[in-house]
Amino acid sequence: MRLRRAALVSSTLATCFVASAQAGPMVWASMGEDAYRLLRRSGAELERVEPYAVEIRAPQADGRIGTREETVYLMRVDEDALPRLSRDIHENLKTCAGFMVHTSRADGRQAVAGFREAAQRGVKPLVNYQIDDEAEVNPLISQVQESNIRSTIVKLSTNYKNRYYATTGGVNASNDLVTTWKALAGSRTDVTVKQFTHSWAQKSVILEIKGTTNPGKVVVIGGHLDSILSSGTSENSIAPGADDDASGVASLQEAMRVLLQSGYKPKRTLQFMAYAAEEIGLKGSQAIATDYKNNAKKVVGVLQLDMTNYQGAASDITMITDYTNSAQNTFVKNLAAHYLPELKVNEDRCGYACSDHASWTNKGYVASFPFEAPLANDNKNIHTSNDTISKSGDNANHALKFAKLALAYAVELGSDGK
Ligand code: IPO
Ligand code: ZN
Repeated sequence: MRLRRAALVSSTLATCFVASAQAGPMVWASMGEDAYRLLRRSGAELERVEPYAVEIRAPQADGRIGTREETVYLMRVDEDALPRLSRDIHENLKTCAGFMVHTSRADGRQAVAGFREAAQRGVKPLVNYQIDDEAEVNPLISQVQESNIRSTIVKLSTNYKNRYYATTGGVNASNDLVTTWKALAGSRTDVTVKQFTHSWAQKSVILEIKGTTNPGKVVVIGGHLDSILSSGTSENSIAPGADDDASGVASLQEAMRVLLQSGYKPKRTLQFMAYAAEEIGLKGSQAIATDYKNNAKKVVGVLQLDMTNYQGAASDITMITDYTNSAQNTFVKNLAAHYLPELKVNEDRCGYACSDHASWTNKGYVASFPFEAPLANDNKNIHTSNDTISKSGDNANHALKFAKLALAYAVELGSDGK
């Protein structure tokens, strides 16, 4: 593995070190420089810190793709310090970066190397991004309904105290979602609904519509099922996660419902995913992306929906430009301009490992992340007991735009192939 070490951040921060009252297990984690500084300041227990230089390819101020270097830190850290870290990141930083949790140092080093390789590989499109399925997309888009999305958000955020990866609520939310998705699949024999079992209690859920002529090529649309409180989550915690990320799951479920009920048959295989355990280091999506890579699955595109129902600014859709694929990002922007011309689309960065798209990017797949707001105007209630649909005016008008975009994405990519 050709990893280049970077310089460690100044050790003067270590003067902020205070003995931590937390005493969780030590886990391997990777994060960007800003997150690492905050973690150091928090006094969390850290061991074996390794800094690495990682290139990021993203549009620069002039709009052209350029490469910039970021430092990524791999370390052992007290697991209990991580939820607080997400809160500190959210409150203190101009990015909303996250972290990845790894099963071993080797696994962590491989993840860091994965981002380097993805950046070096460049931006050659693997597929045809021509927009040429209006005859199918337009009638389907008109069937997407706000009331369905709203009702799914309400159910996910109120039927359980929380959807944390390790609680009864988190497990039940996954099992109930299987029941819901099987009902949507009806008697179609080209549709399967499965749970992806992990090394923790909550399972990811995957609904597949098998491609008719090009089933080996897969298009993935995903969001995360779990919720969390940054103050710490246990069995009885109230963590509704209405925006983060019931809204994303509800948006993709509505796109899925329209496709299934209309009888649409894709040429490529479509997979809809509700990931377990995003909030604790992208663990569910990492497990799935790793499994797909190890089995040489040909995923031609991934769309991530994490937070779709809070309109924090005039813009409707904010395309995240870092740790995503710029050719596919352009395609997604073109889809919005073509099918949803009334929407305002802008761009922002979100930093290292801010959502599940990063797990796919890390394994060399093409991923995009259309987000609900510019990062300065996003929903400040996430990861608290106040992340309810009331903070979005008790409607799903904003998430509706993302469900339509996801539908256009599914059909334009799903309808290609011999
Ligand atoms: C998140 C993602 C991108 C941006 I810009 C702002 C906020 C949310 C993400 N960090 C999270 O908590 N996902 O569960
Ligand atoms: Zn979150």
